[in-house]
Amino acid sequence: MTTRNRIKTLTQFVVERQAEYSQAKGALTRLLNDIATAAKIVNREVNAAGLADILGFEGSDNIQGEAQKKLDVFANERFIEALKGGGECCAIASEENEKIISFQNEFSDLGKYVVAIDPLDGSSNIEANVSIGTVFSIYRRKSDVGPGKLEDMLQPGVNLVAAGYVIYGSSTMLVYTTGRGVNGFTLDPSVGIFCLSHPEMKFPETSNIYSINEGNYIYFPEGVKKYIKYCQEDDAKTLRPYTSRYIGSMVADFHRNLIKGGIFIYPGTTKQPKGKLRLLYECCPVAYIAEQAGGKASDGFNRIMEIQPKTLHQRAPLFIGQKSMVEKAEEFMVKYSPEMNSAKK
Ligand code: AHM
Ligand code: MG
Repeated sequence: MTTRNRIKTLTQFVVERQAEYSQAKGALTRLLNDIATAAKIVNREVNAAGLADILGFEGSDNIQGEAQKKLDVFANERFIEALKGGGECCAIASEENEKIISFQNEFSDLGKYVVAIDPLDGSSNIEANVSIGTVFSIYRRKSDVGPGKLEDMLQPGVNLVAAGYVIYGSSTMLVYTTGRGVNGFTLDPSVGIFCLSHPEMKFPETSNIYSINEGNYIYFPEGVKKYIKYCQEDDAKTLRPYTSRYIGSMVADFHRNLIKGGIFIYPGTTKQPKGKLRLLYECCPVAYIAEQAGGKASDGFNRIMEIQPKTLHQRAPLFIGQKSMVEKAEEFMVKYSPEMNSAKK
């Protein structure tokens, strides 16, 4: 008879982890649960996206007579609803909203966390049936009472309490860390439960994937151009030439590299010196996960986790993935593009 591992659900796992802290009152457990619940609803909608045309979505009314929303707007509303209703957070920053959404929860005066989120990242990929994701950062508030404030949100990654992402792919997974390793949970769609499938995730030592939008090559800094050429050289010892893979959904590109081993780069360019990705809810959460998985995340020079955000939607260049690959890319940046180092300006 074969022995099968007992299924561990996300809820069980989080509760067990939190119980190890004697001071923990279960607030973070509930908050992560709220996020998982919203993710399941978004997942249902993402899976039905291909039916939009035949069921008459987009601009028309649905069966209930409500106007159909674009998926990213829908996702944003679901996460805000879940977080507001859950009672454990007092402010939300979202890619979809210019300002923070802050509130005093009617059920509790606690709400000791704030959440920064990109509800549906890579949304340009939806219509092509390509993987998309949700990325989130959780911080402890700095102010004492009342609705959360901007200063509660503008914290560097080193202050993160938890971070994670959901990938809506060939299967749907939730991957998160609270600073004690990275664990991945796959959604069993038949019962709607996230089950632990990828315990203690780590970048593989041997890695050979590089992910970057090479269409922007002429706008890249010299350091990135030279690094790309390095990736393409023939050197069996270092597994080069590397394989190029770029989905255009950061969550999916990062997740693949975490599983298979690789580096993802979205650099600053001559057109966008700070790159495209947002520090608070795109770069920081994946940086925390990367570090917890034995990898590294930088802006080419400085640790992403130590950058102090000054504004809500601030952008940062991102070099992230297997540690030695990121360090090699940084070497090229330091040597050929020192002018891009924002810390020296
Ligand atoms: P979005 O938040 O508007 O979806 O943009 C972020 C996405 C990332 O998921 C992805 O890595 C990047 O944009 C792709 O950008 P590009 O098309 O410039 O390569
Ligand atoms: Mg995004």
